[in-house]
Amino acid sequence: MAGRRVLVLIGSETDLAKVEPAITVLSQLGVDSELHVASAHRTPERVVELATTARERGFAVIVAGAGLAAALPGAVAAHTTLPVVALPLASGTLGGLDALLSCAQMPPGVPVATVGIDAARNAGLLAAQILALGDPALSSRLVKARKTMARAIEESDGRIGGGKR
Ligand code: RP5
Repeated sequence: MAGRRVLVLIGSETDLAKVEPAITVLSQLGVDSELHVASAHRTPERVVELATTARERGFAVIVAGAGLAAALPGAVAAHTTLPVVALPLASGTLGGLDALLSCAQMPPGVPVATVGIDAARNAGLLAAQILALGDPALSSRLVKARKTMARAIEESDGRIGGGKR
């Protein structure tokens, strides 16, 4: 379906392994994504190009993952009104707290939806949930995924829950 795709951006190739769970869960849900490496600080013009052309290229949501000062999600959000899911990544001496605060503390008027540090799967799921607002089939797949998750917890309870420890 047109407009169902997610643009996934990372600030460096070193972020690739950490963002992959987002791409995987999107693919499991039948959502196409396209990945690009673009840095808010090192290739700022490319970031602007990707953000400003995203809508016309058929993307409906952008997931942006970065570590350290993590300006990428905010820089992208500054150039589009598409929803931006910020994925703060752990790297460097502060273990991702720097990236988390950078993503979460956006100035009024330019929001990003920030998931937890290295929470790439959640970033993908949140992007899918946004897309599902206009896609009943995707919405059903998300409901099914939640049921599968619930069953896994119930099975855990059946296996290790109850009794005295
Ligand atoms: C950020 O700086 C990137 O998103 C990455 O997480 C971090 C380190 O980048 P490299 O020095 O590994 O390229 O911009």
